[in-house]
Amino acid sequence: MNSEVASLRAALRESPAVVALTGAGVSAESGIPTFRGAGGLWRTFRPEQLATPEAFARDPRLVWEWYDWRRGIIQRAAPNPGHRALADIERRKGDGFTLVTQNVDGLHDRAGNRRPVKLHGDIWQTRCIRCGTVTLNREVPLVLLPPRCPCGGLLRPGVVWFGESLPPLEWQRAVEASRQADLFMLIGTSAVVYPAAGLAEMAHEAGARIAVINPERTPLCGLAEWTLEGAAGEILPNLISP
Ligand code: BV8
Ligand code: ZN
Repeated sequence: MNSEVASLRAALRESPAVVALTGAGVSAESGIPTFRGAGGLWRTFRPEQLATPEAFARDPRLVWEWYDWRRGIIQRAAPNPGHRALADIERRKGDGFTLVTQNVDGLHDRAGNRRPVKLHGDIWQTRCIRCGTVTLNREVPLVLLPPRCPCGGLLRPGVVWFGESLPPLEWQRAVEASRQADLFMLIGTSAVVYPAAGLAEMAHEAGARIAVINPERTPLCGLAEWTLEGAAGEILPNLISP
């Protein structure tokens, strides 16, 4: 693996335009369970059950119990060496680096990344389903489940559920960066959720070199020039040239 790490480290240093797409795996070493891997969140719940507008309409309290539980875990979590390495890469490459994340935990912000592209929203935001007001809410645990807006409307988590479209401006930023990328790294994602995973295919079609960092194989490994099998928190710090 060392020569592969050295080769990817050189490509990362030399590529003018780099995109990293992260998933739940980069937060695993911070103690936040992933969705689909071993011990994943979905073990006890299925996506269709909870991360959908229908589930929320049917049982807003159950959906909020799940998000309240996750918010508690996230609040106690800290960025790990993988998050910090991605912030370091951004400091070194500036506009030549775009961090795109599927994660809603905010750990990239806390590690120092300045403008992560958040494709699936932010678990610390709420949105009123009646008046649309978006509020930052860091209450852990939530006193009232489900929480209510001053207008009396139900608040929902400020995240993107299955069947919902992604925030247009964030999606546009991600597409533009992916189409111009010389190097596209898939880090800690099972690459099964679209349209996020499609960014790697878009980048590849536009000529980008692909790297995958994941202890497990993913459906997009076939596109990869580098497949580093291991934990992001261990591999990413080695990609930074001294
Ligand atoms: C859309 C909410 C259309 C926030 C999430 C049937 C019905 C409805 C929709 C669909 C359907 N079939 C397909 C679809 C499309 C659907 C989809 O892709 N479904 C999949 C499951 C087949 N997509 C959508 O619905 C999207 N919207 O298509 O809209 C549309 C278009 C136009 C107009 C209107 C509508 C919306 C997708 C967003 C869904 N929301 N979450 C939240 O609660 O968090 S998705 C959920 O999965 C999370 O956001 C998560 O980020 C995302 C992806 O998962 P990963 O991040 O990859 O995490 P996972 O656990 O899967 O994998 C972790 C990986 O890490 C593993 O590979 C593991 O090996 C690795 N790992 C573990 N430890 C480490 C590690 N790696 C590195 N280091 C370690 N230490
Ligand atoms: Zn309201």
